[in-house]
This record gives sequence, structure tokens and C-alpha cells, in this order.
Amino acid sequence: MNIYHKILELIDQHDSFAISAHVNPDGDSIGAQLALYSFLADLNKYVRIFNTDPIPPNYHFLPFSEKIEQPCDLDGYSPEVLIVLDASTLVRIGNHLSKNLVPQQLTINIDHHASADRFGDYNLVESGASSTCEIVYKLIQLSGTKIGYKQAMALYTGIMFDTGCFRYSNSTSQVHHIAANLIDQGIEVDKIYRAVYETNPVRRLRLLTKALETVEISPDGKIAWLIISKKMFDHTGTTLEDADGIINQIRSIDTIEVAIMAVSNAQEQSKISMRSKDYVDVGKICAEFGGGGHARAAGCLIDKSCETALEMVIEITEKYIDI
Ligand SMILES: [Mn+2]
Repeated sequence: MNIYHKILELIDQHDSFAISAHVNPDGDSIGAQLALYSFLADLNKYVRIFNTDPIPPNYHFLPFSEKIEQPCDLDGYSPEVLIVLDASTLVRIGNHLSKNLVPQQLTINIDHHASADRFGDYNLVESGASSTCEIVYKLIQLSGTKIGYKQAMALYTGIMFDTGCFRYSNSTSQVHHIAANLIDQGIEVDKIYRAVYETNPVRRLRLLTKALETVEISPDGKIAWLIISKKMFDHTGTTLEDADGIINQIRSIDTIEVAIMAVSNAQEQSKISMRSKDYVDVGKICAEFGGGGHARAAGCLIDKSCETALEMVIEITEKYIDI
């Protein structure tokens, strides 16, 4: 029996579920949670969604987004089955949740990160998939139930997000076939795009302006980086979530292979995000610092100032550039 059928069998055999996903939720993790929630609820399962961090307001348009419980009051709730989405390690769902959301029977991990450490009792991990939403789509398809309008909205949002709006190399022919099927459910792609990407408060633009002033480029032109300091957040009234996506601005520079963004968080650590265009496996670079991700998009947390953290990351990156 393949793992998809096994997971469907496990869903069939159990009645209570909890769904969680990584901290700082993004389009893929939110879309996958909501589509899976809807699928399980349609099967008359008891299901709750727990997240460590709030979902950004631009995802509130998604059906069932109000079902996400945050902050989490577990109140002793222990589901038969815990399903963890889009997280390569259990602790990625947050310290509190990873310790206290304990299933009675088993944990299922559904993910597409190459760095997935397969912590579940059952692991549906496909590193070739564009997104966790692509995997959840296949799971629902295989169950024989029809994907409806609400699930289509959630799944399309996640796939759109993780493929950079169908621009990255993970935008395979299969991804476009899936997107076509989802659009056939009557979803309005322009409205979804607008909700996710064109509802920025002006403070985000102010933060972007400040961040772009810090852009530096290596002498060979292949590495570009920027810093977002605590001061910039304070001056613009922004928070960590407002920094999302800013790294893509430097990825667009013509000569660049690797883009790096260093963001200072509340714990005085540096949150490093990396993107690459053609050949540098930034997932491997971030793994050297205890992080992970994909070949073209990854991240890690370094217990140093942004300047020092950047120096460390750039030094390693230079080695990968020269391969
Ligand atoms: Mn993802």
C-alpha cells in the first residue's frame, strides 16, 4: 500500500484530529491546513487547528480561516491523530505546541521539504512537490471525494504562494494541471492574488524603502544581501511579518545568484532567509547553521547580530558560488 492510501486508511480509522503547521504561517501552510480541515470535517471527523502564530490578515478571506485557534488554549485536548503540515521538524510548530499537543495514537507528517526529518509515525514527504498544498490536493483526489470551491481556494493559494505565483522552477506541468483543476471549481484567481499580494499597508512600503537602502553586493555581483534591524521595525511601526517577501526584491537583480536577508528578531537573534536562482543549494547552506528548507529557498536562525550572522553566511555562500 502506498503512503497516500495508508494515510487515507488512517483517517478513515480515527475520529478526532488536530492539525498544526510551522510558526510564522505562510500561504502554503495555511492553505494546506484549511483544505485538510475542510476535507476532514466533510468526513464528519472532529478536527481542530492549532497555530503558534497568528495568520497574516491577508489570508482572512480564506474559508475556515476563523477555525484556526491562536493563541492556543489546548485545555488538555489530545486528539487521536496529530497531523503536522509543511514542517520538517516537530519543533517547527513552536515549543509550546510541540510539547503539549500530544496525540493519543499517532502523528502524521505531510511535507515537501528536502530537509524533512520524518518525525511522524507516518510521513508523507515528497521533496519533489511544489508545496504541501500539492500533496494535500493529491491526497483528497485519491480519496475519491470531489474537491469543492472552498478547498480549491485554499489549495490554489498555497500552490500560488510556494511557486512564487507560478514563476519558480517548481512550477511543473503537473502544478499547472492541478491549478487548472482548481480554477475549474469556480475560484477567482485575480481576487486571490490581490488578497495575498496587493493588500499591503503603507507601513510595509516604508519598511521596504529602509531595507533597500542597506543592500550590498559582493564584488563578483553574485551575492546580494540586506539587513532589517529592530530600529527599522520601530521607526515604521512594522513587525517581523511585514518583512516577508522583501528578499524577493534583491533576487531580481540581474547578476545575482544568491539573495540573503538578515532580520533582527525580538530575541536579538538574526533570522536569515536565502533565495537562489540557478545552482546554489541554499537549503544546504542553511543546514550548516541548523536551519533548512529547499534548494532555492531556505532559512536559519543565528544567535548573533545581523552583521556578524551575515558575514558567517556570506563566507560559506562564497564556497558554494565557486563550485
Ligand atoms: Mn511549503
